[in-house]
Amino acid sequence: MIKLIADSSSDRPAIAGADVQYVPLVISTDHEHFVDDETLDVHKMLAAMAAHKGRSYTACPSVDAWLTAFEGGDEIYAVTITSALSGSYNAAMAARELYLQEHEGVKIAVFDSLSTGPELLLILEKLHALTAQGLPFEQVEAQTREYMHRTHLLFSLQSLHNMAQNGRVSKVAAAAVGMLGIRIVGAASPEGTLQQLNKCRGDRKALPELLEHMRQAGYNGGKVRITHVNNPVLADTFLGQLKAAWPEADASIAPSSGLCSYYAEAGAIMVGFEGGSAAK
Ligand code: X90
Repeated sequence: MIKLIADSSSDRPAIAGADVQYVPLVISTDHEHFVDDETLDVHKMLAAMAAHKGRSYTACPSVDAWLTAFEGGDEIYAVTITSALSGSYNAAMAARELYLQEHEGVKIAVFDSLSTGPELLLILEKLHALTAQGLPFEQVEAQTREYMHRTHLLFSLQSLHNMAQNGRVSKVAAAAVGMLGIRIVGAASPEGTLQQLNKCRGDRKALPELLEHMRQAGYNGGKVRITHVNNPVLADTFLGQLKAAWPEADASIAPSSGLCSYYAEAGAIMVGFEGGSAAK
């Protein structure tokens, strides 16, 4: 059986015709655990986090959780959040070793997205398209790795508090964004870390910046996948501006699930897109 699997940093997208399995990350306070699976109420989680005064943190899927997801597969494709900020990729690779030892002849490709959120959706859609064509495992893997050089992630965030609290960006970077009305526009760097590109005052100013950075990364009317954290209006406005410039663009919007909502924080939008290969 062919299996497509991703961790929940992908926002657990529904992909038409595809049966993708999602392995959850977990978001926690000292009192509560929010498992990022289909039972999670993201609004409730965000409200609980906003009311919570103490620390909060996250955990990546265990080796066991990945192993369980692999069970029954003989051609397995697994996509993870960036290995520069999470242990998910290492856990999936460890599970791969164990599964290969126990099951002769199976094939497993683990893809380190060096990204998160909607860029994983693009990778999953590519995997689905290639496997649906019936291509051999090696070709699916090679073409997907090739495609990943052309996919990119940009985002606009209102707060880096949870990123800084968990050591995923420096406190200095986070403090600058904490001011009322300030947004950062950033990108997933080629190394899979958060790269700050600009600071803007207000949501609306961030949108033309995002479009400009897309152009610079070689965007020319290809696929765009947009996610937002409790900000459908901003996502729609962005889609409108994108369509004004590229009326034919294949673009869609979805809400972030637990992991991205926690780290990108309320108000954020994230944009995964097909660009040129130069920047990555
Ligand atoms: O293993 C874990 O506990 C998960 C840690 C994840 C930390 C990073 C999550 C980023 C989510 C925030 C804005 C975009 C940053 C993208 C950098 C590649 C989204």
